[in-house]
Amino acid sequence: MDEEERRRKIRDFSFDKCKRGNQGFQRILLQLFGLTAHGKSSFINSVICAWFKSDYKNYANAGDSEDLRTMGRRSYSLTKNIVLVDNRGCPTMNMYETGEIFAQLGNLLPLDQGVGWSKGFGLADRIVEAEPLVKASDFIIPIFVYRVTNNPSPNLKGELTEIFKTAEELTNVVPTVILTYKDHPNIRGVQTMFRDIGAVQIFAIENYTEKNPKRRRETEEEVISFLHGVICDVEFQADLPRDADQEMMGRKWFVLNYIHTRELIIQKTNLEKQKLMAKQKLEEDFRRKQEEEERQKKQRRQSLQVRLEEMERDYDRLRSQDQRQFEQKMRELKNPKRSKPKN
Ligand SMILES: Nc1nc2c(ncn2[C@@H]2O[C@H](COP(=O)(O)OP(=O)(O)OP(=O)(O)O)[C@@H](O)[C@H]2O)c(=O)[nH]1
Ligand SMILES: [Mg+2]
Repeated sequence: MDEEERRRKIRDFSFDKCKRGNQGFQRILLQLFGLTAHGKSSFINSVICAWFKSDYKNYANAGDSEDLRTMGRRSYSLTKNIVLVDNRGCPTMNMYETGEIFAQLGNLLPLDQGVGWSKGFGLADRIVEAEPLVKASDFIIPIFVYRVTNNPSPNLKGELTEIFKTAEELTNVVPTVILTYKDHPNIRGVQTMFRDIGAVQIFAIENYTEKNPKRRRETEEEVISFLHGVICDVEFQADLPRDADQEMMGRKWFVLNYIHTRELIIQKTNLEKQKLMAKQKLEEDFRRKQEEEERQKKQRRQSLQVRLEEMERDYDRLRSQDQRQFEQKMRELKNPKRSKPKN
C-alpha cells in the first residue's frame, strides 16, 4: 500500500463502517503516556506537521523549561474520528503516579483540564467528579512514548513490564511504543527491551523540534506508518463484539480497585515501617540501658580497685612501722645500757 492509500485509509476511518457497526464508539483516542520530558508533546507536533504536511509549529508546547511541562490532558484533533491526547508525564513510576497514569489512560479524567497528583483517595474522588465529562464513546489506544537517550536498566524493565501489563488489562490493547531520539546509539538495546516486555508495534522517530524543525521524509513516513498501524489495530479490535458503555464501567471499576489496593499496600507498608521503627527504638533503648549498666559496673570496679590499693598501702605502712618498733625493742633488750636514757 503506497502512502496516499494509507493516508486515505486513515482519513476515511469511521466506526460506522466497521463490520459490526460502531458498537457505541465514535472516535479513536490516541492516548500518549510516559515519563516527563520523553517527547510526548514533540511527538504530537511531529504527527500534526506530518499529517497536514505543514511546516513545524510548536502546537503542543513541547520544550525543556518548567512552564512547558504538560500539566493536564490536552486533545488535538487529527481527523473527524482521530484525536491525539497529550497526557501529563510522570517524573517516576511510583504507586501514586501509576494510579494517575491509569486514570488518564482509562479516559476517566476530563480532557483539556489540568491533572493533579493526589494522595490517598483523592484520585477516586476526582474520577467520580469527572463522570459527566468523560465519554464512553472514545476508543482508547495507549501509546507509550520513550526517549532512547534514557538507558534501559533491569529495574526500569521490571516497572515497564508491570505498567504494560496493567495498561493492557485496562484498555484491552497492548500499548504501541514510540521511541523518540531514534538516532541515539541506545536504540537497539531499547527496542530489545520493549520487545521483551511484549510490545508488538514499535516505531522509532526523530521528532521535529525547535532546534530541528526542517521537514524530513523519514519522519513523515514513520508517522504515517504509525497512524496506519493504529487504524489496522482498531479495525481488528472493532470487528470483535464490544460494548462501549460496559468497557467504560470496566475501566472505572479497574482503576478504583487499583487505587483501593494501592491504598491498602501503602497503609500496610507504613504500618510495617512504624513497627520496624518501634522495634528499632526498643532495641536502641535496651542497648543504651546495657551500656549504662556496663559503665556503672566499670566505675564500681575502678573505685574498688582504688580502695584496695589504698588499703594495701596502709597495710604496708603499718607493717613497716611495726617492724621498726620491734627492731627498736630488740636493740634495747640486747643493749639496755646504751639504749637507756641518761639522767
Ligand atoms: N533531538 C531530539 N529532541 C527531542 C526529541 N523529542 C523531544 N525532544 C526534545 O526533548 C525535550 C522534551 O520534549 P517534550 O516533547 O516537551 O517532552 P514531554 O514528554 O511532552 O514532557 P512533559 O510534558 O514534561 O511530560 C524538548 O526539548 C524537545 O525538543 C527527539 O526525537 N529528538
Ligand atoms: Mg509535554
